[in-house]
Amino acid sequence: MTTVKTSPTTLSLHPLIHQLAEVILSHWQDYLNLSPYELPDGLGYVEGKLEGEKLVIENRCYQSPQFRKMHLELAKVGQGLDILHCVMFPNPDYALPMFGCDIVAGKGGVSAAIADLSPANPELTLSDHYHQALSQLETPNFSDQRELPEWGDIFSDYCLFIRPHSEAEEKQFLKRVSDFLKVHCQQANQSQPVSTQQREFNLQGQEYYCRKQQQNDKTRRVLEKAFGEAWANKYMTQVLFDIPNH
Ligand code: BLA
Repeated sequence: MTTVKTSPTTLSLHPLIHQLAEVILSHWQDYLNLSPYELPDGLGYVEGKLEGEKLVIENRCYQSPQFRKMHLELAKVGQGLDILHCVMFPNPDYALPMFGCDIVAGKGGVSAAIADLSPANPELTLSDHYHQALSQLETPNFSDQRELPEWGDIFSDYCLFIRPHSEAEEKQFLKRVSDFLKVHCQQANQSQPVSTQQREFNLQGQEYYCRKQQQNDKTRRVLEKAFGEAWANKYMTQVLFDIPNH
């Protein structure tokens, strides 16, 4: 069994990012049977220059029987921009949603904190099991809910997209994501492999999710400025949101 070092990074990042990275890694470690996952072409650790500022990306990647790829990325752009990105891609043999999370913190604090359990099937629906479990969680109120972009039809009704305005709201966000992760790991551990037809639907759902995420111009722009267009495209389609082979 792979043991996860839960102290996630040597980078100095916004405290909410550090805390969430620890929460994510400890859930993976506590609930799932992890083994390593190698990212393509030595893309575990990357450095580039964004308008003269250094961009450092640290990746951690695992897999488990229920998840074909669990990816946590921490990135720092100069002294001004810290990013956490995380996606758990289900093994298509299981009818599970995609856990996804993004935190973007600038000089003025966290501008975007996003977390969801997004459907990965052609109907874009969560199962009754998930609805039941998620509807029983505490639902905090956030003062600044942000509007999802046009490509955001992939997200569920439970999607959180906020700008936190206090440490209390940051804590509430952390708790909510931690609740999502616990539900997700528990559901994954209880789920059974599906038929080959259902597997095909799961793959289609995952492909749709990735194609939509690849349209996020805000992510693409940061990567393009530091590494150029071709590299950014390769990174978005092969590392961040790779489409699984059928
Ligand atoms: C927004 N993502 C952003 C923003 C930046 C990045 C700079 C704008 C922040 C803001 O509007 O305040 C940048 N995110 C990155 C970079 C990486 C990254 C460089 O992950 C990686 C190297 N994005 C995801 C995942 C989700 C996601 C998994 O990677 C959701 C589950 C969502 N990010 C997401 C959304 C926005 C965003 C919905 C807002 C986009 C918009 O308003 O147009």
